[in-house]
Amino acid sequence: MIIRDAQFTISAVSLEQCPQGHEPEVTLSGRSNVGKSSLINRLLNRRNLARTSASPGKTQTLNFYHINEAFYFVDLPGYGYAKVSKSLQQQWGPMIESYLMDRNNLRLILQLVDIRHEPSKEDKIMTEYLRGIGRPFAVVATKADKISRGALARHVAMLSKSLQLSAEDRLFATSADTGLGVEELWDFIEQATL
Ligand SMILES: Nc1nc2c(ncn2[C@@H]2O[C@H](COP(=O)(O)OP(=O)(O)O)[C@@H](O)[C@H]2O)c(=O)[nH]1
Ligand SMILES: [Mg+2]
Repeated sequence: MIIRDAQFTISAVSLEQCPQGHEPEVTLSGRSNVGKSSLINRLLNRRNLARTSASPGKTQTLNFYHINEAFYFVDLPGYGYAKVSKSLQQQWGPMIESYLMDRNNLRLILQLVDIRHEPSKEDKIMTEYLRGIGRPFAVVATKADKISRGALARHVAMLSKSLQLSAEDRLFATSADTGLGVEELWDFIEQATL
């Protein structure tokens, strides 16, 4: 994919605020700090387009990035962060749910999990939920540079088992730091957004 143009366009807090029109959207879901913003930056070859943060949990909006004036990446608010206020946690569910269920433009959901660890309860609930709504999704195991090449297959197998992935489900091991797995992921994204 040649990125001619990548622009942050809007932070939406409801479906009504999402961009008009029918351009395809690829969304990234995952707990705070899993590497959503970093992966967007790596996919787009932009250092700081999506804001990465050392103090996670702040982004409670759907952040839209317009690519080549043709499609969008959508950075979802991270879940499972203790410091968000109760009211924000209460807002999180309904907004994300209505986006994931009702947004016609949505073509692909990337569910991010940290390759190093057993998925959290929320990761499992989210993956189960995505399977349930029947929209195309893939699991992306982030921070693959943090484990040795030799351990990669073992961690991928652990995640597949724990998230109960089937043979048809796709899982990509990626690193926003080294770019590992990013080309493969792009091929998949392109197929999904065509
Ligand atoms: N080593 C390594 N660190 C990463 C990677 N992706 C994200 N990080 C770090 O993890 C932290 C959280 O990343 P961020 O993209 O802000 O996560 P988000 O909250 O899901 O958007 C930051 O300190 C990033 O630098 C990766 O692939 N490799
Ligand atoms: Mg982020």
